[in-house]
Amino acid sequence: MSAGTWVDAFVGLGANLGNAQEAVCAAVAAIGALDGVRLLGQSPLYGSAPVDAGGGDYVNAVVRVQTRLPALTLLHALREIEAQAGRERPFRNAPRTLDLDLLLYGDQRIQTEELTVPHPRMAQRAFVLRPLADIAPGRVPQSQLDAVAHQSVWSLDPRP
Ligand code: PH2
Ligand code: MG
Ligand code: MG
Repeated sequence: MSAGTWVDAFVGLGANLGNAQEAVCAAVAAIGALDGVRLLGQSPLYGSAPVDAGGGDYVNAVVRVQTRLPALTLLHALREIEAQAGRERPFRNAPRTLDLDLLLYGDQRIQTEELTVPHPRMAQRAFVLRPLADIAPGRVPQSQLDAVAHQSVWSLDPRP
């Protein structure tokens, strides 16, 4: 990617430890404040039952950004925001104060030891597809939404 090229990317946010709603909202602001990242959109907040994981219900959301950071640099910046939110990794899919996943980076397919994009499990997860479809309907096939319609996801948006 040449310097100065801006790429559309999507980041999934999740938390189910501590004040999860506050952590997700603070993370949206922290992502938008990163050098080389512009916040373009934010989904509503959703509650969701844990998928392949224990612990309490999650707060989930997705943001759309434009970035001139390479994908791996963006990933490391997201990890830093997780760390600042007190993220610990005692075991796989452990309850967490904040999880930030790089879901999509332009139309690129990336497969390295550290990073796989599109996120390898996003198509099986309503807590990703529902908020992603809210802000980028063209990126979520209806067939994928239908396939996860049985998963428990609810809007936390206070508006009627
Ligand atoms: N994240 C996981 C595993 N399971 N379940 C819900 N509902 N929300 C998540 O963000 C989530 C999960 C691994 O990152
Ligand atoms: Mg995750
Ligand atoms: Mg993660």
